[in-house]
Amino acid sequence: MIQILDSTLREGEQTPGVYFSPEIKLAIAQFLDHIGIDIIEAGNPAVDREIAVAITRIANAGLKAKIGAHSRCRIDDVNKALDCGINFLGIFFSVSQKRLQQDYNLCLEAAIARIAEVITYARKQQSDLLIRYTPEDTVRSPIEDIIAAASVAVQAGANIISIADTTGYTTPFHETRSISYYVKTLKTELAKLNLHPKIEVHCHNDRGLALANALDAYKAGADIIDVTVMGIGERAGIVDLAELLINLTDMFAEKPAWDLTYLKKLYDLVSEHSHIPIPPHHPIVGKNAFTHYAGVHVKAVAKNEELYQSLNPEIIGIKSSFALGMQSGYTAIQLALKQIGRSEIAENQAVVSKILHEIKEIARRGNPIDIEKELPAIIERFCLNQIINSEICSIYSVFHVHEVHG
Ligand code: HCA
Ligand code: CU
Repeated sequence: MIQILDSTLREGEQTPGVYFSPEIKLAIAQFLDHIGIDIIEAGNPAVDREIAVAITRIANAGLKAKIGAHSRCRIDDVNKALDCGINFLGIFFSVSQKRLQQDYNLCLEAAIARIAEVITYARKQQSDLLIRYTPEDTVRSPIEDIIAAASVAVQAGANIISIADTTGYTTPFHETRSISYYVKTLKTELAKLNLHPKIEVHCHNDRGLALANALDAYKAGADIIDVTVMGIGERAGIVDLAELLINLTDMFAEKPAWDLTYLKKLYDLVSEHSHIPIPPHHPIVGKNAFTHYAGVHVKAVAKNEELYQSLNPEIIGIKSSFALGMQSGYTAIQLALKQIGRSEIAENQAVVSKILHEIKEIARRGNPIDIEKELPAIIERFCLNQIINSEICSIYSVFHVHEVHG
């Protein structure tokens, strides 16, 4: 069964301008736990003392998920991470040739020796710790160097090797420049050495392919996939949690015990505190994700939602809806009138047509129309301005009198 690692609190907080207080981090972690996320990467304690406090709080909150810290490949950083009471530790150190030469000034052998030393140390401190080693920028590193570093890491005590597409470089259709190539090759080559770590993937979205690459990795046998809420993270971010879960549930018939009804609340919380709005057309949790609009659509959906929907909104605990505007047709007005309790007006063709005309006029302002607030106002305006026939006004006054006296 595939496992999900959420890194909203680590990778997500690496979005420019984003800051989550320890209280909000705990609330986010609790939602992730309710959904059934397996691992929560809660931050890198070496970055700031407050991050260490937040990780410690989450690690002590009694959540089902494993709680992890991110750590550079240094003994002092590992100590800071272990002090937080975590049960998952992610150590990263690149073995890409450019990084070794231009940043670390190390040869491959020295880099691998350091990886072995730090992982051996972490393993000695905590025998039940889940340790992940990530050769950052995996997919722009020679595969043989990745195999060399990964095999040493596993022998030193790592349980998981993560393939990081740090710069969003891969594409699903390429023979070697794909994350699936790295998943398959690493699994096969490590198995030859009798090493069987779990394989994780971390896909960045620089080319808009993070989700496609994650699904490519899934098909190739990846065991763990990294995500964040709204896909936030460095630059263009990584895989979006809701998008991945919906695809795994729907397309691949993965049926773990994910409770997707918490997605909306989680996204609203993260959006509020990151100050990043959820795009209205965001799949699954966007305001318009299950809202139908054009006349042809609303007419069909009124008969059967599946005519314009391939996902059932009930999986996230909501119902579909419809919007009013320039694209609306007769059926939408009738539905809207029924929605606000004006079924009688909905049966009057002339009135419905006039309201439709008015709705189209209002739509020119370019803002969504609020059915509950604006439709009653439109009906009222008709009567006050006496621009509609007396029959309509009498319908209105019947309602009005009824409301006032009843
Ligand atoms: C980073 C880079 C990273 C690390 C991933 C990992 C990446 O440190 O910000 O440690 O598994 O994309 O390579 O997020
Ligand atoms: Cu990353």
